[in-house]
This record gives sequence, structure tokens and C-alpha cells, in this order.
Amino acid sequence: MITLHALHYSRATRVLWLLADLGEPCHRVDYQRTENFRAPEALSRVHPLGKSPVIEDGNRILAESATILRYLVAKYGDETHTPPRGTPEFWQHEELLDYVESSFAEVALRAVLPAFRGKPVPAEAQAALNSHLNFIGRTIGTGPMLFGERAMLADIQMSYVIALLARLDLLGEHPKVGAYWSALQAQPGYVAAVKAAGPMAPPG
Ligand SMILES: N[C@@H](CCC(=O)N[C@@H](CS)C(=O)NCC(=O)O)C(=O)O
Repeated sequence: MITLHALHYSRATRVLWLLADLGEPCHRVDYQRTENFRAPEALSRVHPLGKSPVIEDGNRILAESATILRYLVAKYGDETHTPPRGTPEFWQHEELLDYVESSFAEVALRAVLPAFRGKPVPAEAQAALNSHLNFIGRTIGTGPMLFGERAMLADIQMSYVIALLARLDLLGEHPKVGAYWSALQAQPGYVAAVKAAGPMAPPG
């Protein structure tokens, strides 16, 4: 069984969601946020980056949620969370799975961080965020998930960033992304993960 190092209010929920979908248990080690909302020192003893999620599988230790999701799909032989190889959707999905942490998260955080402190979102940050949310809105297509009815890894990956934006009312001008967030929250794996470990976004 894998061990999941799960920081409270974090991207670790993505891993719990996928494991719930796969029906695979894990040994979860929970970490509370510090007063400054950082990871505690204990996480740096698990992985040098000191972030969550991190998984341990025997001697293997892996950080980076997209890599962990890909690893679990490969480990458990799952073919239901990625479009079939050889289809155009396969590479579009790979792009979106990497896009979330490589491009979208940084842009979203430029709006999320001031909003969390009760400060106005700088116009430049808002404009960048709008451009990404327009892109995501177009990508959702007919929905409800990015590739139709079923949640793929890219949907699971999106959920954390979208949850933060929704929590701070930053989806207001993007009703399609708002509807996507409602659909994400109705996914059984999401429901199970949040029930087990609490919400992704912190309360006010
Ligand atoms: N790109 C990484 C980001 C990991 C990350 O930043 N995790 C946050 C929690 S959501 C964290 O550990 N923050 C605590 C800190 O930076 O002190 C991933 O996708 O796993």
C-alpha cells in the first residue's frame, strides 16, 4: 500500500480523489499547516522540497501531483482516467495535465494571494487570470468534464486551483468554469476525498 503525505488544505486531495476512483487504499499521514499557512518542517524530512503531496511506494518517493497521478494510473493499470493512446484527445489531455501546474497555478495564485489577504486583485493579475479562464472555458467544450462525462487526470489536477478561485469568488465572470466547478464537486472521487481529508480550499 502506498503512503500519502497529505498537508491540510492542499493538492494532496487530488491523490485521494484518484485513489478513491481506483478503489485503492493508502496509508495517509496528515500534516497541519503552520500559522503562516506553510508546510511544517516535518514534510522537509520526507522530501527535500518540503511540499505536499508526496507519496512513498516501497523505496520510491515521488513529489509533484501530476507525476503522482500518472504513476498511480500506471501502477494500478488504470485506463479510465486518460483518453486512449493514438487519439487526438490523448495528447490534448497530456497538455492540460501539465498545463495546470506549469502555467495556470502561477497565474491563479497571483490573484488568489492578495484576495486571501482581503486586498484587491491587481489589474494585471486579473487580466492574466481572465485569459486563462477563457482558455479553460473554451476547453471544457460541452462538458461537464474536460473530455465528456468522466473525470480524467486533468480534471482532478484542475480541481485544486479552481477550488481556490471559487472560494475567493474569482470565477464570477466565467460561468462556464463556475458550472465546471459544480460538476467537479459532484464527482464521486472528489466527494470521497473531501469527506476523508476535508476541503481543498481553507475557510475564510
Ligand atoms: N507543483 C507541486 C506543488 C506542491 C505545493 O506547492 N504544495 C503546497 C500545498 S497545495 C504546499 O506544500 N505548500 C506548503 C508550503 O509551500 O509551505 C504539485 O503539484 O504537487
